[in-house]
Amino acid sequence: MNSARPVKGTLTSSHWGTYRVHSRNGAVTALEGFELDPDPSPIGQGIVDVLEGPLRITRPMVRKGWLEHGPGRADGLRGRDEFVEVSWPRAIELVSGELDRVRSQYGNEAIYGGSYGWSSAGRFHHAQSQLKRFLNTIGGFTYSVNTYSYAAAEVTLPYVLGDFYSMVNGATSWDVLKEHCELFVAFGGVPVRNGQVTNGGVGRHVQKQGVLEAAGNGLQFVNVGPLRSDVLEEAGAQWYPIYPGSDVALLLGIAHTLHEEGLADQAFLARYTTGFDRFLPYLLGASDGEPKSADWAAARTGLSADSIRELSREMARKRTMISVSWSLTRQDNGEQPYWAAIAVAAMLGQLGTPGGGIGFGYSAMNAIGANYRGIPGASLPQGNNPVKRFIPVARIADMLLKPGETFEYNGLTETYPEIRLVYWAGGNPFHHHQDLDRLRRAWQKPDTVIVHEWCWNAQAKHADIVLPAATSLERNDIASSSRDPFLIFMEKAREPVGESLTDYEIFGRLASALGVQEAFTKNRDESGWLQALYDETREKAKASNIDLPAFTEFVARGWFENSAPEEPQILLKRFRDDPARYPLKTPSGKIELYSEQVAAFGYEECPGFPFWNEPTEWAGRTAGEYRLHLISNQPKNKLHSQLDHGAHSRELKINGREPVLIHPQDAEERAINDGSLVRLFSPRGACLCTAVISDEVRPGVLQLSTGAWYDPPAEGVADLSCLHGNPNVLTRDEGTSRLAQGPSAMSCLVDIEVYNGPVMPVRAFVPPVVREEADTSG
Ligand SMILES: Nc1nc2c(c(=O)[nH]1)N[C@H]1C(S)=C(S)[C@@H](COP(=O)(O)OP(=O)(O)OC[C@H]3O[C@@H](n4cnc5c(=O)[nH]c(N)nc54)[C@H](O)[C@@H]3O)O[C@H]1N2
Ligand SMILES: Nc1nc2c(c(=O)[nH]1)N[C@H]1C(S)=C(S)[C@@H](COP(=O)(O)OP(=O)(O)OC[C@H]3O[C@@H](n4cnc5c(=O)[nH]c(N)nc54)[C@H](O)[C@@H]3O)O[C@H]1N2
Ligand SMILES: [Mo]
Repeated sequence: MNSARPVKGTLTSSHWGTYRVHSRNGAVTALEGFELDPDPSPIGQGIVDVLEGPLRITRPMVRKGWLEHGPGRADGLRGRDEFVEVSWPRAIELVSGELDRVRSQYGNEAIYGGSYGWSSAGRFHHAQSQLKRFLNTIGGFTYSVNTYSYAAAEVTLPYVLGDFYSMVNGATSWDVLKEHCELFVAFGGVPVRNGQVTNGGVGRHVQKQGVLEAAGNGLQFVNVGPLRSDVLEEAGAQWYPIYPGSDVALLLGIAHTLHEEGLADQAFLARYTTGFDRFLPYLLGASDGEPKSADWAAARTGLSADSIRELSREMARKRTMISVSWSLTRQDNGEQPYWAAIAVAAMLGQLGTPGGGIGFGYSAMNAIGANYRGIPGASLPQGNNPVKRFIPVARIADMLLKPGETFEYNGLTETYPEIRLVYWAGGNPFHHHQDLDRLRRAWQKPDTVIVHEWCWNAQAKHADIVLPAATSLERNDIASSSRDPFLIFMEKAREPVGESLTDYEIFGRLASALGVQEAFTKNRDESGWLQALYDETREKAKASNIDLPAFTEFVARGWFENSAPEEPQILLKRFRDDPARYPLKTPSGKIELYSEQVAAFGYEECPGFPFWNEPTEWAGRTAGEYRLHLISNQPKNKLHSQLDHGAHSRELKINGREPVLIHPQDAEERAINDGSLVRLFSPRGACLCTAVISDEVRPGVLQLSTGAWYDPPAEGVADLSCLHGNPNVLTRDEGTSRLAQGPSAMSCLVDIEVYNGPVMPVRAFVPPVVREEADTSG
């Protein structure tokens, strides 16, 4: 650490890192990486030029049609209409009145408050928690379960390994891998670009160093997946460019080879697992006549049978870590890849050894593969939700479109409620959801959509009432994450722009209007809450032998770092060392390669053991109009849709549109040149992009990052859904399976052509038409 350099600037934290904020005359001029961070992310810079400016929402806004006609179906106007600026008292009156109308006429179940999304870092001003606390004080809301990140694994892993989160966060750390691992087989790679981020905040970025040091020490990486760049070039990975969506076939092919060649560790299987005997007949084809051999796998993965056998033998010979990327869960039957990978890892018998076994999503975030002790931070208490209705998070469009219909989920049969009011703070469904044109249609159905946002993104444009939120640079907060050893005091760097207020102040005003002010605020202001949350954190920390300084001392210094663990982190070590004393939380206490519980649900696509279903859409079956598999992965220069309008994200656009990577062969076949304006299309929709010809993607695959702000053209343009390059106009809005009902964005067939239609400019970064209230009376 460079201790000679004087440290200037207030501290702030974000999901993409900790920074020193430099300001002049009350305006933020630059963010500089935290002095303790060896590899700060450039993403932070993206906020500097957009804190102020035309895309900042500075006053409460009401959609013109809603203001004139009151609540009701929007019939296509939500997302197209003009807005009217109103005063705060007027906005509070409208929102509180509408909440009251809906809850008294239809009950609180008619309010959807799932409000999925990453919000911003900071334990107190966490928009989603604020919203849930507020809605709970006024009687509750229909909620959502699981995430877009890895819903399929959240539901499946408890059956197989007894828990999900401890398995993900407990990944064997890079320091151990560097010393002990010989072969690192990465399904979906080790995307260091994603390691820029951890939910809740990052103190020190370690992923790049982790990968490079391990490679430097002789660790051989194998990158299994459609994108060569999913492993850092310097790591010299071997590339197995399989068809996306075929990992289960490859894993079964490996399992079959291990069994056939006597390479499976029978002693491990007997001592630590149950159900191998129920899986084996399927693997060998006794139950369905199809042995899942290397040849069988070759026909489905695009790899040669010999290379599959060779890889299997090498995995058995060497100390091998299998990493399965989170993206593998975001596909059709995304429940299966993790289960299949666990089965292979169990057959290799290395689970719980230093450097061997399995890890879930190395470098999906900075935390995965780091060795740290998180601080058990306090979070804003959300209260109790008396409403018991929920949806799996990615079933939102289904819910809006199909009230009263039933759906299956994890052994349950539930009913979609009829939603009258949608309330969102801290998430962007017009970023995260699949089949955005369908979402847009569904979005017209409720009577009212209320959104807190700070910038005019698609989410704000599709609301009836937009309340302008202050950003994390405009308030005080404490950042901490169970996935990071740092506690950061996020010091307010400037006053909120325009009339924007913190989410807390907004809900405080609404709570007053609805007569629940005291219950919501506990008569605390921001500093009262920060003090209380810190005190609680300090208490909890003490119980884990972490000695936090007093609040004033913490604020003055700005940060606290927990000491590094004394022990290296090795996933499942305790279980391996003493399975009787440390059983897994499964019914058998062992790894369940067959789950009676899952089998009992009777889902044929998910029979209770690792199972291959041919995906509905994948490059292995491309007959017809759509012959390319679209990978819509995470963007390297931002987090999801956040800061897409900032200079750092816009730098990577070409001619103002999102680049799509296409293999030279596929480009040639379609007369596409580097830099061509192209149209991507699927049965769901179509978008414009700029083509980049690259052999980083395997033939048959296109790569288009998520995050470009959804930009539907004006009405009447039939062959385009987005002018800017948002892949979610192309993706399928289908659950992974009845078990988890997770999103399945990665299973998506599309095609691409040179676009010769009329060139329409990108309007994603143009705010909607906004009028002053007086204008509308005439
Ligand atoms: N095709 C495809 N789609 C995907 C994925 C994929 O791989 N492929 N990945 C999925 C995954 S893993 C995820 S997690 C989701 C992410 O989806 P989201 O988490 O919904 O995406 P974000 O852009 O992070 O949305 C956060 C929103 O909160 C707003 N915000 C930030 N701070 C504040 C605040 O203090 N107050 C308020 N009121 N608002 C604030 C931001 O402006 C932004 O609009 O996307 C999913 N979608
Ligand atoms: N910079 C940045 N970092 C982020 C985020 C961000 O938006 N920006 N988002 C964060 C969030 S919310 C999450 S959940 C994580 C997500 O972390 P991941 O799920 O790991 O992220 P992705 O980039 O979607 O996918 C990683 C790679 O998986 C490969 N892949 C996709 N489908 C398949 C398949 O079927 N088989 C194989 N073998 N490979 C496949 C793709 O080539 C892709 O590049 O990232 C986090 N980190
Ligand atoms: Mo995610």
